[in-house]
Amino acid sequence: MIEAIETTIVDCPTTRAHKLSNTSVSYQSYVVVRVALSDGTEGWGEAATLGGPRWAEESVEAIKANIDTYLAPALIGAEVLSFEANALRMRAAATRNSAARAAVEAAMIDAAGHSLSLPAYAFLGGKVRDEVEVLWALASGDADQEIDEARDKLQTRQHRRFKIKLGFHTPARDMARLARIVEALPGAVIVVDINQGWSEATAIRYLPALSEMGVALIEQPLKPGALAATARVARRSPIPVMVDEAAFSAAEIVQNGIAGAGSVYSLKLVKSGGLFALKRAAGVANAFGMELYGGCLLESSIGAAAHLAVFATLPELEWGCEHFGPRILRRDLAATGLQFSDYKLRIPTGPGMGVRPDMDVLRDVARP
Ligand code: MUC
Ligand code: MG
Repeated sequence: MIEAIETTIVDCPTTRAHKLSNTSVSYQSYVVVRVALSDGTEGWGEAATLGGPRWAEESVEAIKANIDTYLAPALIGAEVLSFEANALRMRAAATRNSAARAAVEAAMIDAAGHSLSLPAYAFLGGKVRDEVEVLWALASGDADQEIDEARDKLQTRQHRRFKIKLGFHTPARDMARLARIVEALPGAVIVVDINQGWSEATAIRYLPALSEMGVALIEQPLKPGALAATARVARRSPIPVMVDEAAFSAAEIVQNGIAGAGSVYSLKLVKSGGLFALKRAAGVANAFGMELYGGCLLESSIGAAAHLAVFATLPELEWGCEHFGPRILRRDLAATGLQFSDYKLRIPTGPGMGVRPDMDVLRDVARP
């Protein structure tokens, strides 16, 4: 039985500034959720944000308030194993609030896993893979720094796929920066994420150059509402377009699928609102013929492990994942964090999510 649900806002410094078209962060803010069961076990979840309520509408302050005031009271006394009923209780208590609901569900599944000594993926259908390729994002905006950073990742066999953030300089400056990076990293797989920063005209103008450089994937070039325009870009693009911010709910994935606004979908807990819902989102995207990409919002090992529990069970995950978040934090939130080796992330096999928080770090980064 669920006895208590507690939340803490934490602010975690990053190793360098991470720039997107519409924000720049030098620390990552999360809401860490603890669920305590009547058998004495506990579970942990994490809701990630990026630059306050900018990447999505939820801020850590809103997430904490809505969990404390609405989601927790709806769940206290419930059976932890009633996953779908508990998800319905949360939906009834709070509309959207997908990052908040996902973090609470992750903590409940982690607690259930510890209670029954089962890994979280066992509740989600069991794992079909033991590791996932993990990409690194270059997002300082300074090509020299980005080339040095990428070369270090390649030489140490940490990462060989890179996401370059575009859309925060003029397109011409971004393209010149991208060209330098691509030239300096022969053989590396390059993905670009424009985070809604371009117009249809700009996208059309630069598609040939992106193609010539061998860019493998273009993520969210236009604004989420520009469905028809994105579909026109996708139709004339020789490079697959990935849907990220444009599709949170399953219904939005359907709209993008029908419009033909992309052929790859970025899976994120903050968009889907739970682990079971994330698995269903993968099925919906798949049914539209979209390939799958394991997206992130710079989660620590706690939030990344919750994603991996789902990714482990998906029949297809063509593009691997980008859960490099634990490596961009000065101090990860987990005591025994995720295992990275040879360009891959291992699926943790311990009970629950397979990672536990470092209580000293949690205390140090908790917002007073
Ligand atoms: C996004 O839009 O994909 C989180 C890390 C990163 O590099 O991009 C963001 C989110
Ligand atoms: Mg993105």
